[in-house]
Amino acid sequence: MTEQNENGDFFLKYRNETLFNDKNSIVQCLKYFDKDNDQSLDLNEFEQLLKSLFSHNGNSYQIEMAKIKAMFDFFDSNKDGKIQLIELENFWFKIIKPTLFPKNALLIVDVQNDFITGTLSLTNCPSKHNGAEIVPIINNLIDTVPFETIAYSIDWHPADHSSFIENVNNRKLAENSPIKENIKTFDSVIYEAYPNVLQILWPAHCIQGTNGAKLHADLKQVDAKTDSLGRSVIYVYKGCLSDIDSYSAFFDNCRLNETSLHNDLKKLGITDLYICGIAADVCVAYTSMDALGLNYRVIYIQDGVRGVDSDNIKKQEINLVNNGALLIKSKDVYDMVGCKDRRPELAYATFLSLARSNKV
Ligand SMILES: [Ca+2]
Ligand SMILES: [Ca+2]
Ligand SMILES: [Zn+2]
Repeated sequence: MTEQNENGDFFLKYRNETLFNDKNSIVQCLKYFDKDNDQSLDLNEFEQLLKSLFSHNGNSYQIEMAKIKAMFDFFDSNKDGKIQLIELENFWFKIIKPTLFPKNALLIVDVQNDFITGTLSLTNCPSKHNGAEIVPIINNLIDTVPFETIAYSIDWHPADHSSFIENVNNRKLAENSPIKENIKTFDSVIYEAYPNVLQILWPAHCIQGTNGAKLHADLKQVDAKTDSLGRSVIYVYKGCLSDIDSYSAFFDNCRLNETSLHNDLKKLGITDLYICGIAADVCVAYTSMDALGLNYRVIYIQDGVRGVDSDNIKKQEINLVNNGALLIKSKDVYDMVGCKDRRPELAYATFLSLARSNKV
């Protein structure tokens, strides 16, 4: 996957914000990679720059030529087949900057008793997963990785919530509901109040104030006041409205109401979200998709999630990758947060979102 890069880790010294923001640094960068001294980077020289930028301890990641070319063409504003200083400056601040200066948060989705040992335990779902297995993995990340922020999401339902099978007779079903009689757990219905959204019916779970809604007792809860790494802590409550469910930690399932999460992360300047928790194919997947839509760089920790249905977990993971998320293992997190390991996929996702909004 990686090869020794002939330029070593050229960009490491630019992880100093003052030096990075000095315009002379861009001049130096151009000079360094401009091997034929024509004051611009051709495609080959640009490729060498990318190989130095996207590397792990000086070993370059392979990047497909089509992707290199796509970025090259995008930043070559005057379309002369070369990247001049002014074009490199644009690349410097749009792509290199977030690569060298990510602000990282660990987002722990719904690691709550009811999903582990309670009424909606994954052990009773098709996957038969044991959610408790991820607790030591997450704790190890909390203990060892210098994230800027630790965020916990909490499914937090009123007792009359519309997602509970126990409450199915309390609301009017819509004309277009796929099932209207003999409704069972895990069936999907449509309620009249929200005619555009399928509601899966779960066993009652995570009712506000109950033991089942508490975070798993062994999960570390960082206290921002005493944390030796000085991290900030966010709690976000979701699914709090009776009539509409919320799988994502950002929005309800109709995207009518936004939680506090995006605002809190924005205030802290967070760019990168390392996402783990329960359930991989439901709340983790929905949260990750919304995070991508909000232009976060999304890193999904595969061994830090457990889910409802193994096939659906795989399907959701493919969907996330296709939308720009990076799937990694928890052992990779430390070097990535420390910026020793810089992945091209994350920058490419940023590039695609720039290209979509055509912000050159
Ligand atoms: Ca050149
Ligand atoms: Ca040009
Ligand atoms: Zn729920």
